[in-house]
Amino acid sequence: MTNQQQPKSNADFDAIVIGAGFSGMYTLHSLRDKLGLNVTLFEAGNGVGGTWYWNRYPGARCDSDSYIYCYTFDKNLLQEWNWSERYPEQDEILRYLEHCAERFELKPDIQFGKRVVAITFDDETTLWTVRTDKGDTVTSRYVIAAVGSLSTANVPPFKGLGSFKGKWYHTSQWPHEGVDFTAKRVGVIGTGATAVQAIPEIAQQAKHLTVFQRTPNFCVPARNGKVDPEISKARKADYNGVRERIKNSFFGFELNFIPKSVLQTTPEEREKEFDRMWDDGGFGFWLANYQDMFFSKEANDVIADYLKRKIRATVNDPVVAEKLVPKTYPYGTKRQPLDTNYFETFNKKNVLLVDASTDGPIEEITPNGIRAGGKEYPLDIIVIATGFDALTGPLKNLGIKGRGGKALTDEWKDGPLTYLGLLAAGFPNLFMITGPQSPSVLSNMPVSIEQHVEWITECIRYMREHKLTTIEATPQAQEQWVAHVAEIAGATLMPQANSWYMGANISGKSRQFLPYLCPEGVGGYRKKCAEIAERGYEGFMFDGVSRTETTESRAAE
Ligand code: NA7
Repeated sequence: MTNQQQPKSNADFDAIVIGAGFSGMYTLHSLRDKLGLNVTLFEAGNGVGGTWYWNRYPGARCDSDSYIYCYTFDKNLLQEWNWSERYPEQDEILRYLEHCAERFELKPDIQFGKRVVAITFDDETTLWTVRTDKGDTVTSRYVIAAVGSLSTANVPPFKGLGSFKGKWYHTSQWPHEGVDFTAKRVGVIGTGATAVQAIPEIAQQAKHLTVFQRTPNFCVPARNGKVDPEISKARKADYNGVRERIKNSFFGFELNFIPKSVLQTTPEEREKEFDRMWDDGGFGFWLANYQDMFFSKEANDVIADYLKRKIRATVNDPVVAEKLVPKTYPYGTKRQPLDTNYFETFNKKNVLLVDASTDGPIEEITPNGIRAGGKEYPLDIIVIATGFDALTGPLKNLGIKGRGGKALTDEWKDGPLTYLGLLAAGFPNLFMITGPQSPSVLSNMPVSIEQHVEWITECIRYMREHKLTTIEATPQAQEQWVAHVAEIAGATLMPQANSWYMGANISGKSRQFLPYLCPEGVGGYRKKCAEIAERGYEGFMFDGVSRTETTESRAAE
């Protein structure tokens, strides 16, 4: 279709945004206030915050440093907000996002308590129809899925869960009024980043805690604490610098790999470096270690050995310590949990570890507790900390039907198919923020979120200026991108773990590395996306024809 044949839009909205977390809120602000679009936002929850609205389990806090876990697009906002701790707690982040919603007057354009259940593309009008569980049916030119990467809870189909007489909670669907563990026998299923935060907190309150571990984790101390006002002042004075550094960094943090092989160091030299990173706490040990950590098993083993020694030195009972030492995957190939007294908690008298490989896996949930390895553990409360159907789950749940009625779930049955993780062939004008095959969860999320929102905003601006109606990936560009994402991951140790990065935590999910590990980091990915736009959106089609053809046909007219 040429521009002249472009249907006049009678859409209810120019853009519909789904989700009022970090990404959706900025998208709404950006499209409405920078481009002047008529935008509405549907949010399933009754408040803003996304991840930080839902994840209210004890100990829930961010694992990124607070001074960079925030929006950086507004200089005044950066100056006026003060974080109290190195890693903000869930309620502090939620207060921050509430503040942003007020500050940018977002709430009048957010429809709370409405879950999007179907999104259908109309080939004739080239508009999307969006339906919610509350009966809304509205049309829009653009849809922006700001649905989060870790927002579809994974509640494994444990046999007998419905028969349990006590209460059970998934960590990401936590009651707003909290849960009182006083005098209760509690079971926690899972030992991922969430459980590592929750277990020490629950152990302090519960009468007894049983932890059901399927795979042990390498943990590094968070070293949380109050933010030194002098450091905070210095950072505020240098926020332009901070912003540039994180935007052009590898993972969206002020962290860089040690530019040498760990195998080229003496034991004394590397021990000193490991101690430094361990004492600093946070993601440095994971994301700023020796540069061959993710590529060479031999190098990785040297680094992993340090963490294994730490576990053995912390946990008093050597049998329990051995259960807690990871042995089946390279260090860093599962998401790094940051801990505060996690391993120490297993020294407490009221804490029991039930390890799937040595004590036996969970067999069923009974009316009175959990049966694992032939033994029943009596419980009053079960905390299910089993994570998420990461990256693809939230998008597959939207009921998306693109060109010709093709369902996204069918197209993606063997894994996600995108170009740059931003758009997919056959799904015009449906933008994804920090979706699969983009750096997303491998980065400090707000950095990647801002990059995507700004790229999408400029893309829509471009389309409007050039009177272009639809944009989508070409099948060729998409195929190449999917292969590229897999090739890069295949050159690392990442595929060796049964991680949610690989889709391995969900039974039946196709196994592949879901995020994009850009060899030049998030800075390189940003540059790549910008260059593609500068070259007239290479690899994309406008109005069903590639950019080159559009230009040629316009010239011919
Ligand atoms: P994760 O990291 O996926 O951890 C989930 C945990 O639950 C992990 O220990 C799993 O073991 C365990 N799990 C999952 N399914 C089962 C079943 N069926 N039986 C027993 N144990 C199970 O989720 P989190 O919520 O901790 O963290 C997710 C991200 O949220 C986090 O990385 C941050 O980015 C924020 P497994 O290791 O798969 O054997």
